[in-house]
Amino acid sequence: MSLTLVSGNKNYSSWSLRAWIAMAAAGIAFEEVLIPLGRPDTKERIKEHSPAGKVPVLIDGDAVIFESLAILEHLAERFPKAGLWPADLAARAHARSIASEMHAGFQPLRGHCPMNLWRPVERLALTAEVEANVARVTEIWRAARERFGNGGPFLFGSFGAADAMFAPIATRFHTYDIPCDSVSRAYIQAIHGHPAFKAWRDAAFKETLVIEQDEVDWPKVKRVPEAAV
Ligand SMILES: N[C@@H](CCC(=O)N[C@@H](CS)C(=O)NCC(=O)O)C(=O)O
Repeated sequence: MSLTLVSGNKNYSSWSLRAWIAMAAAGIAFEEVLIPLGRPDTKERIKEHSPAGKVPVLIDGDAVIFESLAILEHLAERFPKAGLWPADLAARAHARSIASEMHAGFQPLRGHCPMNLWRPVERLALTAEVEANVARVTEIWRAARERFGNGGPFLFGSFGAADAMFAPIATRFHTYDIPCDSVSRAYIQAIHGHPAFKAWRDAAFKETLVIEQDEVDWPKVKRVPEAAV
């Protein structure tokens, strides 16, 4: 049975990236329906697929799964060989804990530093609340890398669901040049170097729809040269 992922604009839709990169990195085949965000008919179009009215939405036969973390759990159940969660019990418990923490939190960081892949790297002044989020995120990354990350450059070695949850945060650190330690910097680079992330970002660069509230330099819309329209 074929899977369909309903998602938003690749430049801005951080929650969509989480589901998409997990599937792409695991080599799971799926069709894509892209609904542009921030338009008068956006909500109505999303609601044609999910009563929650938010993307991403995964359609798997009769199952309609919304909420990015639920999508990751569904994928892990449907594709056990993809290894989306670590095989080791303690590592898996830790991966689920930090993925849940990400899903439920970090609103100051997410609000102040919206995901915006085409914005050139430029430092943004942070508030105390955002700084506190930054400190906790980097603590999460360091702890996972140090305890579980021996087998590769990602949080639990190879790329998995926890990385999918943190990938959009890694892009925010990059875009807004958020100062961080060397372990976090290496992790951010690993995310940016992953072929699935590069494929998503290349597609984002081709988009044209601007969402004013996600452009921190508004009324300027700064785009890296490769994303110039
Ligand atoms: N908690 C949800 C958040 C989803 C979410 O906020 N998605 C945004 C796009 S990144 C959305 O659908 N916005 C459209 C709207 O609110 O009309 C998840 O984990 O999937």
